[in-house]
Amino acid sequence: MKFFHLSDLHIGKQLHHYNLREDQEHILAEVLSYAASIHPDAIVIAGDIYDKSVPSGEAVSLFDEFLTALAKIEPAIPVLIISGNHDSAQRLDYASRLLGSHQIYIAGQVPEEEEDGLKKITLTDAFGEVDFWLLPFLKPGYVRKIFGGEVPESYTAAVQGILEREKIDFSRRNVLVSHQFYTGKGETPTTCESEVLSVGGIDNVDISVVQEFDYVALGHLHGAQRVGQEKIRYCGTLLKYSVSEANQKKTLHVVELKEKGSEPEIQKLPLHPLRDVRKLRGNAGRDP
Ligand SMILES: [Mn+2]
Repeated sequence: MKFFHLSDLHIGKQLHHYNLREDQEHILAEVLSYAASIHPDAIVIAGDIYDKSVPSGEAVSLFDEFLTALAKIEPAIPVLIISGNHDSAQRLDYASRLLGSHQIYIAGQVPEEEEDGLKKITLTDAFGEVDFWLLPFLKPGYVRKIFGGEVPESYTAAVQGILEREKIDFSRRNVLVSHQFYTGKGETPTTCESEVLSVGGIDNVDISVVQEFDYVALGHLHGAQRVGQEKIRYCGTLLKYSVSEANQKKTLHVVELKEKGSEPEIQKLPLHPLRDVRKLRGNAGRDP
């Protein structure tokens, strides 16, 4: 099972008042050309599709063009999408049942009612089936009803509770797609200025609750990195979205899962942005 792991597209984002539409169009075209040549079994987008909960018409058109171009690749490549903290869960879910019949699977809203469950997409390869679990961005308050009307005491408890009720069969291969701030094993993830995170670490989810998955495809942090284990990973953004990322190398992550129990292989393909972000130092406002 070979799939692209993307996150944090932030379509519609501006950088220091520069419109990044052309840059985003260019980098999505590069993803499309990789998709056409590699033909992965799936494309996973782990949240923050848009930069704003009410995206501009231009931003919606750009994502629409991307999905339309992807759908022209034959045979069809399933696309698995969750919402991030920047997305409106309801807006992202628009027409999601219709799109599901075209193998575009969107999970915007986290389960809120007793009878709701996570969206699970099962794909097959030479080694058998892989279950992809789509966990949209959540805050403990969103899932209160499932917890008997009480807000779970932490983000970790909320994610743990939502996953436990799915009774996941871990003798099978399972991939979790999630958009939260994961920490664990004494590792503090590296953050950048383009992320909107709450400070103080109260929103963190401990990786102990996701360790049984064969791969955890994360979104939220904009720098690519593992969290505690190789298989629990943020892929980072496709473009540099702040000056603090000037020295990062953005890549396209291609994950390959083989038989149950084997470590996933992660390949990082080079990306070629239209323009680069560089940090320049100067003595602004001072005469030489
Ligand atoms: Mn983000």
